[in-house]
Amino acid sequence: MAFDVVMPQMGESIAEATILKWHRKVGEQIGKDETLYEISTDKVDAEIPSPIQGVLLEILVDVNITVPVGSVVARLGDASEFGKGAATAPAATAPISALTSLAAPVHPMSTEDDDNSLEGRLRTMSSPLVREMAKQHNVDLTRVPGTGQQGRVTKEDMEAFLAKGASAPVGASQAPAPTSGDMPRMAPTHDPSAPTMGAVPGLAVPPIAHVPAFGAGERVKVEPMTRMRKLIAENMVNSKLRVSPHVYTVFEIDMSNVARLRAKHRKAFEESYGTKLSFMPFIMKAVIKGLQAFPVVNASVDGDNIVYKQDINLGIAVSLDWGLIVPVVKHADSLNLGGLARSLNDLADRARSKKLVPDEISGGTFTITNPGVFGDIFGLPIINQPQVAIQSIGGIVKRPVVVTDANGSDAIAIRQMMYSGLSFDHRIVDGAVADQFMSVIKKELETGAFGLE
Ligand code: CO6
Repeated sequence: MAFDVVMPQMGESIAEATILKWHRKVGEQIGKDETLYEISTDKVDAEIPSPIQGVLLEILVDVNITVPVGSVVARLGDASEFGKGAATAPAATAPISALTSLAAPVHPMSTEDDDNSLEGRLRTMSSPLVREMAKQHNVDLTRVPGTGQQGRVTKEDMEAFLAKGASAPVGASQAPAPTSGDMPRMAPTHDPSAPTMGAVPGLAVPPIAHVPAFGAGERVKVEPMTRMRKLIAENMVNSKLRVSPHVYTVFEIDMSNVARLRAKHRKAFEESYGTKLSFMPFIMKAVIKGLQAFPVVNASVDGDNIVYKQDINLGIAVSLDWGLIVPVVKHADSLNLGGLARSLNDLADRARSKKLVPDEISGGTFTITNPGVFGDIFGLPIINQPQVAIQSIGGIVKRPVVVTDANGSDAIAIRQMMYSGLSFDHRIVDGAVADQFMSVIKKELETGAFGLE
């Protein structure tokens, strides 16, 4: 019996995925749980293990092709069945090649497709993923040229449309089409008639001049962006230019207390928890204290509402050889130093071995990024939407600083110093709150015992 390999459901909001690589050729053996193929979704790249031991009888979906969750992508079976597979394939799962429409469902058209209402037409023109993208970017789908089957708008169509900065308010299809130089218009996310959304109401954004990437005769090498690169680029432009008015503050923090605690307890900690103790769990603990003291920094904006998140889910930026990803330590406020270290190290390890699932990179309420590992002084990062603040950790280095003793006498001492930057969204976080939030973190790092002594 041939075994159908099905595109897995990687998370509630994931409707489709793209095959990046097959790890076996047709006819080759594979063991259970060995990586069979790699996929990319809008949230995460992942390696998919083989569900059984056997021979790869057929590959039904080529590399770079996007199919809905639940599609049969390959067949596995015994070596004796090799060569018989294609005959058993039902029409609904015929091989999908690069010529097939990327976003069109593989299954036959449903009765929904006969619906002639606007919503019905939009449904037939696009996959759930494309509609979600349209919703997020306030794009009126009727204005996006569709190159898919029967004029469906594919994800690539949508990406190309967004890359041109060509979003438009939903329901504004009568408005003149934006020219290539137009900046996206500010528009509501949920209620088209509401005056505000994630974006700044009434703010006039100057158009971005299009500058050619290279001139005639210039020596260049052009390579297409990876899917992850495109997503990062899109998210950064969206956050900084369309949604959040960024403001920055930088604090100088003496990390000598943390460095001492770490050196003193490191060995026992690692024996007890079975994981390394870096600076990050201390920083996470201090950040949690700051977020508890100033809940607005752990909030999001939804139209005219401020949504205070009741859980503290810390996103931690993890650098990858092929980009950057932000896995989330969920319910971080319920974890002690050991729990934070374990969770962080596990997520970072699995991010680097492509073993994260989309749910592990969603739901963050605040993000910490530590470019200090690369030796920077401090950075001013871009807010990870829909959050309203992100903190950067600069390099921790020994510096001469003025210290004052209990008698008021000054001296110059060598201390482990760090600059930490906070980028915050001035729609709901004012400078005074941001600085008080950072003061809580500074105090905790400089004087806290972190449950270690
Ligand atoms: N200063 C000095 N030394 C550090 C620092 C800082 N800030 N952070 C870590 N380290 C040390 C750490 O103590 C380890 O050394 P040992 O003491 O010898 O063990 C070593 O560097 C390696 O740390 P590791 O990466 O293993 O663990 P850590 O828990 O500190 O960090 C991580 C985990 C996932 C956050 C980190 O590995 C990482 O990926 N950081 C980069 C994140 C990133 O790329 N962010 C985007 C950068 S761009 O934000 C940006 C604002 C702009 C500039």
